[in-house]
Amino acid sequence: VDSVSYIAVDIGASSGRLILGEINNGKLEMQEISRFANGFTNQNGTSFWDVDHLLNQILLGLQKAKSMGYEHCTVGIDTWAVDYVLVGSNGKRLREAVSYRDARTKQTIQKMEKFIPKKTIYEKTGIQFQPFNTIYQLYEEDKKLLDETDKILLIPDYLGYCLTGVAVTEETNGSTTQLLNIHKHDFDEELLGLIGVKKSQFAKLTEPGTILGLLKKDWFPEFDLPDAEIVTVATHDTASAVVGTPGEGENWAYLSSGTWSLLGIETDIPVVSRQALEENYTNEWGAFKTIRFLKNIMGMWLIQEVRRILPKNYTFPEFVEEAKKVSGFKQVVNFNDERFLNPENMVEEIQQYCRETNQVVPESAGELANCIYNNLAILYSIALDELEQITGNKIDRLHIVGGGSNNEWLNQLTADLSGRNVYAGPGEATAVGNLLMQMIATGRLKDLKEARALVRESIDLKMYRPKVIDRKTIVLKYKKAVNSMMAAK
Ligand code: ADP
Ligand code: LRH
Repeated sequence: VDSVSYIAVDIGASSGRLILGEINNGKLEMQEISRFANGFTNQNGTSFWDVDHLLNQILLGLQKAKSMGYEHCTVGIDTWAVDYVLVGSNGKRLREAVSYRDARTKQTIQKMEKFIPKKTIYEKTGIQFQPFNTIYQLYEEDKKLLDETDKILLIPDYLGYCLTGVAVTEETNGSTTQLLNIHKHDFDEELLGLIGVKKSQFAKLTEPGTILGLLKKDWFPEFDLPDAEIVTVATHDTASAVVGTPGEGENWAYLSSGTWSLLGIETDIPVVSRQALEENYTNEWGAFKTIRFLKNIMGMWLIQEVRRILPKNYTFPEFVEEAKKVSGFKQVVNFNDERFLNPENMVEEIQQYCRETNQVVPESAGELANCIYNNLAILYSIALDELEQITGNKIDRLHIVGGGSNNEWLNQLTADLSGRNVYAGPGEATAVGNLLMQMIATGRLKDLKEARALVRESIDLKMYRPKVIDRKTIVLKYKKAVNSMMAAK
């Protein structure tokens, strides 16, 4: 039995949780301590996260862990990527953190293209073009606030700083700023210059798997906290999810399925070819100097937003049940279109898209869910084929992890459409990866290989074999339809 407990703080865009992990009889055992909602709200036209709420929830969860008898622990924090907090020279937050879905960066990629070609940015950073990358957010930042800023801290780094007083820029998440030069393994001075930010405004670039500092219990007298050491894990949730994915050998891809669907491979060498740029693949930095070569697909955000808008409050399993009842593949929708990034009303946006493209308009919860899941499964299948083409590596199996891996119907559909074996689980791969990094950092586990073997020992993976269906026709129809829609635009 371990004398120290490991606690993962994993905060996704839709929810956060504290999960305790222990190794017992050669197996990783996990226990949920607490769970809380997350999301951004609109205030005077800007979308903000409530980071004070997140910090409070972390402290409440740690207090609960202590009340359950866990008095000594290490803690790792991961969250979604790209967003940041501006911290003044007095160490205080200068304002709420703006959400990456805020409209302020809608045109910024095009604006910056006047100063530097996209190809150059891509060759330097290897990072995909998303309007919300930190580089574009900082470009649009309030210049006065930026001048007053001592440190720009990404969300998990900020939370770690609040708990310990130690500021770092953890590099898996740091790479999503699109400000790191992948060849020099450091901030790119030219890119920083273009957005008017000084390198000294970022904290020291730090590898995951290092100790950040002790939890300053006396800063939070209103909480009864355990003794805790905060570990810098792979603080980008997707990086942690990939650490927690039990792939073995070569030829496997992962789909980290949560608010976003992140589909890709783990590799050692970045790919910045023309095709990789055209298809918008990214080379995010992973733990142990690996690269996450992956694509962002709009993901469960779509169904989360449909759920928010519909008057009846469906659960996610109910959406799946409703989707099963209607006949599939009625609409071809390019859900990666930016119009789905943050529409006011997702239901109307999907319906409007179908009207504009002369397709059957989905009305019921089942029709909407079916339309979303079918098109996501097609996008996954296309991405797997693209990955093979771009990297030249054969991919014969897909590991689906994250909350979305609980959707068995979609797992089967993904197997059928991609013609590949699908393995589902763990549903909490991000928390698993977070715990594993703490265990490696403190010497409890040797390395990534041993860590993944532990996951395989501990978790029952569900396997889905592809049924023989006419996948080529379905996928081809989708590609043709999307191409003609893009051409008509
Ligand atoms: P994030 O970390 O981005 O907040 P999660 O990994 O927690 O996201 O995944 C949440 C998503 O998982 C939900 O939006 C939902 O679509 C999906 N999900 C979770 N459980 C189920 C389930 N039982 N059936 C279908 N979908 C599910
Ligand atoms: C998933 C995620 C993803 C990023 C997005 C901003 O939660 O971190 O990897 O692209 O959020």
